[in-house]
Amino acid sequence: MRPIQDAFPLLQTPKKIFITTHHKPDGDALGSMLGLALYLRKKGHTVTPVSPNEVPGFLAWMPGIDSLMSWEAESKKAQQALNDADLIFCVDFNNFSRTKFIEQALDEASQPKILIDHHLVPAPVWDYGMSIPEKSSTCEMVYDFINLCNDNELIDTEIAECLYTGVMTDTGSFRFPITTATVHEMIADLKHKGLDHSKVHDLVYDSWPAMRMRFVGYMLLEKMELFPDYNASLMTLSRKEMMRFDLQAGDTEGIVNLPMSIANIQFATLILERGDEVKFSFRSKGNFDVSSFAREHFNGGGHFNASGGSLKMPLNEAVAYFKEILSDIHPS
Ligand SMILES: [Mn+2]
Repeated sequence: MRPIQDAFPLLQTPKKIFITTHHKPDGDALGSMLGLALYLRKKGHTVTPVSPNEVPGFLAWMPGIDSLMSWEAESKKAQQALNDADLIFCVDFNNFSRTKFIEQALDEASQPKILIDHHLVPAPVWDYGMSIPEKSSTCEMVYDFINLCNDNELIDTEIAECLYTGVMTDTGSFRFPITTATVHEMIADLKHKGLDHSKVHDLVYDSWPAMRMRFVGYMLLEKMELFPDYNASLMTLSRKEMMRFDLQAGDTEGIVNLPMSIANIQFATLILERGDEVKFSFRSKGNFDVSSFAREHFNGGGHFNASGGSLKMPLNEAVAYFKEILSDIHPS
């Protein structure tokens, strides 16, 4: 992969640009995609942002979301946009398989592909890009990209809201160790440009349906298992429970983090039943690398302290399998 600066000549004239991100997009995925789209439009490009599937309700307010297409819902139109594009940007993922429905189309696309991402171990499929696992978020990297293009003054309040959303959600509201001084300097710059950070925080975190709050209570009271010897916790969620609480896309976001607020818990796992497979989410504090853990045992990957995976097996077997592996490690 060549440095992203080598792609700058391609952006000198107006281009048709297709941007996409990972399946089940979160705040950083949508923030980086929409923030980049708004910026590239200001530079005269025609930009189509495409999400693999629907956007979770708590992110439906984001600037630029009206122009967003869902590949799952409008695959023909989205495929056409991809065919028509001169350039492809991929943000917040580093393996085509993470786009699920778009994987094959990206594989077959012959246009130059540009990556902006902070996950570990990128696949060797991009022509140009930035892959920096030390970065807090892809939104921080989109900010860096705009600055590399010498366009800091083009960042308006809409772009600032998009980028702030991703940095805020990926850093756990600026508390994870990856929150560097540079991150705070970036946010200060966004504030100078008119960002209303409280508004963004309210829209993302304080706009839950009442049922979702009850769901969190249920998970903590009924479903949280602690393993003090391993400084670990486990929560599981079946399809039946998801229906009981009428959970929508994105409603399980952040649940895995909750046990990390308990003293001495440094490793948290959430197992979700989905279709004929189970999804694993892992979070850790300190030097336990859940990215390798997910890669080795759970067909997944991600970041050093936040990762995920999936296996084709029933939920009860997944729980037994996880406990077996847990007994072989000691995270702290
Ligand atoms: Mn991210």
